[in-house]
Amino acid sequence: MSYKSTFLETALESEALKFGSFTLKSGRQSPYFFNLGHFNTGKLLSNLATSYAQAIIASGLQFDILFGPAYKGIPLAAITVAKLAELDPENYGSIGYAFNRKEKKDHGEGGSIVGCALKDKKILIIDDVITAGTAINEAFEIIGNEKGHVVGCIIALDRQELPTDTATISATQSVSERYGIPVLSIVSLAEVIDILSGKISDSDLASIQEYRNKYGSKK
Ligand code: OMP
Repeated sequence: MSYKSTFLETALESEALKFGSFTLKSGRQSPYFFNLGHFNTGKLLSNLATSYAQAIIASGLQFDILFGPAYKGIPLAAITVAKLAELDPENYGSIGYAFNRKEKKDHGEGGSIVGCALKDKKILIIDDVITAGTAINEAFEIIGNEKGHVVGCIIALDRQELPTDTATISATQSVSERYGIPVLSIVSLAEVIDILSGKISDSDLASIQEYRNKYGSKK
């Protein structure tokens, strides 16, 4: 089974992927929601790390540091950098990891970055979900302030949504074009629909399709 199918099966079993009616950060009412917080045991986290690591390895992207924006990106960066080193020590054993504090520390070593220094390094951002792109844009700002160079982003789910009613490309495509970098994902909404057809109810599938027709990128 591909890592995409394994990931989605685990997401259904752990109820990280749910169907119903959910209010998003953007204010949109979505018939599905993906909560990575439900990957909450050692086994689930190890599976999740494998999915992220396989998506990164498949991309062939070269980078020095995996950066997880606080809070949700922090464990993601830690488990994935460790899994990369385990799966392919030769190519990924020396990749660093870092995350930001939400509040700046003014004692000890001070500063807002924990882990590797970002200056002049090639950074891959790891996060959970992109809807309108607000969260990921903040990560670019933090890394820019530290003079790091973002060379890509990896997320678990690309919801492939238009960030505004007048936009013509998805939030992910817009991040990718604006910064000239790839935005990788374990799965996109199109893949969720494809892989889960026949595995979830017809009505849940129809609601997702309807939502996608309304807010989804047409490209
Ligand atoms: P944007 O900042 O609009 O891209 O939304 C992404 C953030 O929304 C994620 O980092 C989550 O905090 C949250 N979110 C999910 O976790 N899962 C979803 O399925 C949808 C959202 C969301 O609110 O859009």
